Amino acid sequence: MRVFIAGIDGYLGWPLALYLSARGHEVAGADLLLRREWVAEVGGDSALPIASRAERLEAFRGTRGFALDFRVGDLTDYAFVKGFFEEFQPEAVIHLGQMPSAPYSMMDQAHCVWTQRNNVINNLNILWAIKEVVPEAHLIKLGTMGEYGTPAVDIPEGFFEVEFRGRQDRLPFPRQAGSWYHQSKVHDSHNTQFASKIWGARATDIMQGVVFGTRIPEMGDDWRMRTRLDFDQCFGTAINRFCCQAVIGHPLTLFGLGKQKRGFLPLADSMRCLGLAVENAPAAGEYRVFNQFENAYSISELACLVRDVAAEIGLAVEIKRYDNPRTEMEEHYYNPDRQHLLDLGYEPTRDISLVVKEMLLDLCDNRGRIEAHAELLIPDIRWDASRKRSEVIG
Ligand code: USQ
Repeated sequence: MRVFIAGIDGYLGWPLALYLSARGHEVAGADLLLRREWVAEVGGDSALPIASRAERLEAFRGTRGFALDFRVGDLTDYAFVKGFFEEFQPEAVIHLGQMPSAPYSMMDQAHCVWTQRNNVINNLNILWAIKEVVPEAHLIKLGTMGEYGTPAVDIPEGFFEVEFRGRQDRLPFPRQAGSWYHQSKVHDSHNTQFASKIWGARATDIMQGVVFGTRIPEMGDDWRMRTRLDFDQCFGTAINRFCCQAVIGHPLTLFGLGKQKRGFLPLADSMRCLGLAVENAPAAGEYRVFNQFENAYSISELACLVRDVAAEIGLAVEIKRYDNPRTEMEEHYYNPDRQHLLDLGYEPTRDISLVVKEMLLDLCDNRGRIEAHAELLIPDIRWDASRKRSEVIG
């Protein structure tokens, strides 16, 4: 199948290009290389060395024997998106090309507005380019489990049956996002569902949990085929940060009580799930929602997992609680469904401690890169838009 990846240079986009092309799909993609700029803007760097676009393309051609069509371009520029679709004629479009960080979007007015403008406009451009150029194509839109927030009831996959004043309907499940970034994804979900309703677009909206991991098998041994791994307060996600902290002997930074629960999944599971979505398209006009995660865990459970796995390889790790820079519930009910992907054949990774071990070993070889930016491990971006470094509270 011809698959277009928007955001092909990112943490997920690059491995997805490798994964799908190894499965025989013809892949093309676009990226403005902004993730590299955002991480530099907040003073960070990838914990793992990351190849330039040119090095990646050279490595791809060398190991696969054919070229990858990966262009630098702005998804908020409609002429660019439409022109690329006219040439490539995608049958599936996977949209990962957005600003993905909650803290970055909470920094100030400029970062909030930029995030929403970029994310909402580029999703609209992709919807319009599908409508005008390839109306049969299937859009797989990366949303986030964070769109739902943490309600005190079970979380279904997008829709639920409601009875209200004696009448019943199947309605979208409420979205109660926790950051300006997550709000941008809520807007995208509404716009994507609307496009399905009025134009008959086929769409899968992926409510993905927090991804962790350094590798997928399709990367092979060439370092240029590897993906990035961020650990700064904006672009480093919880387990990835904990593993980076563990290898340099920095305490693991639990925010608040540490009892917040989220859905998590290894990088390899994310690839498998996105592959299943691509290979099982919905009908024309169908807008479906997949909750995509391996399992739900509390943050402190995961910190303990990282500590215990680190101990197996001789690393002594402490866990500390820091005052929470975010406004979020720190203890709550959390029970989201994830049946749709299981029905399509998703087999979640059985033992995530093996993934954590692999990460720790990869990171041990790159300690110096983390130590050089260790000050970025303590957050100072607060949800109330003030700036103050978090302090240890327990
Ligand atoms: N947390 C800590 N310590 C840390 C980092 C995070 O306790 O050092 C806590 C946070 O307070 C939060 C939880 O861990 O309760 C998750 O935080 P995160 O930074 O790992 O993830 P989040 O900000 O939710 O965003 C990430 C990705 C985003 C994606 C989202 C999926 O950056 O692109 O949409 O995960 S989800 O969380 O399901 O919304």
